[in-house]
Amino acid sequence: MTEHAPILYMAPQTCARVSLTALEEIGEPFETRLIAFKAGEHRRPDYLAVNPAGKIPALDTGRGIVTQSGSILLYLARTHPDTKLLPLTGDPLGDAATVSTLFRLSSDLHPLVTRFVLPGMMLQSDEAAPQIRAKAEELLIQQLQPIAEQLAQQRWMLGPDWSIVDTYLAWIWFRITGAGFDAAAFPEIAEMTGRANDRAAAKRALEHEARAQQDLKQRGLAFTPPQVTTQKS
Ligand SMILES: N[C@@H](CCC(=O)N[C@@H](CS)C(=O)NCC(=O)O)C(=O)O
Repeated sequence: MTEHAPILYMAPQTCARVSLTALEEIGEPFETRLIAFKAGEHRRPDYLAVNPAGKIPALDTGRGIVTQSGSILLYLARTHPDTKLLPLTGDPLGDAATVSTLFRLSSDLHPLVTRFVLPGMMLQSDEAAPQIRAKAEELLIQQLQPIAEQLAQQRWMLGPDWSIVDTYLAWIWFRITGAGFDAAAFPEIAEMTGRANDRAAAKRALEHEARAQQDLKQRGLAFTPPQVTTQKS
């Protein structure tokens, strides 16, 4: 296979932001391909050939395709150790703990984001959407509590230094607070994710997204999640 600069398949405001930020942190040339969900581009044969799951992000590394945010971030961290995306040392137990935090975000928290922000995606009809959202909110609080407690003791999720898991949490925080999650409930997370978003690479990733969003808008393909309120019993 011909080697080329990495190509990230992405869409603005999605979890692809974390991989996009990782590429910006690395600072080497890369390209992006914008996938318009509203046009169903993620279900088209040419994209399913990249990622049969029909989800973004996917990273065409030039030597093969990597899917799943956790795998993309691990791949980028291992191929660019100097960037310190993750504090991997080669110690199996220490590295397992680092990867565990990454999976906690991608496997435990991320699915709750979808249920909180887009509960209608889980259903044939919108009737149960408020209950799904309320349950997701309860589980989000349960998951975020120990992270907030840890952040009261240390500057970043993995200790004194920033890592890409902080940016992952910043995306989760952006999505849920943007959909009505009470930001005041976890000031430590609000403060840390604010610092993660202030990094130069994070700002470049947001600028990149803004250009992609503008492109979608001009084509009438910008995605706006439906508004659902949480049912309080
Ligand atoms: N476990 C996957 C989840 C990816 C995912 O759900 N991506 C969303 C965007 S945030 C997507 O492509 N959704 C389109 C769909 O599910 O149809 C990962 O971590 O990469």
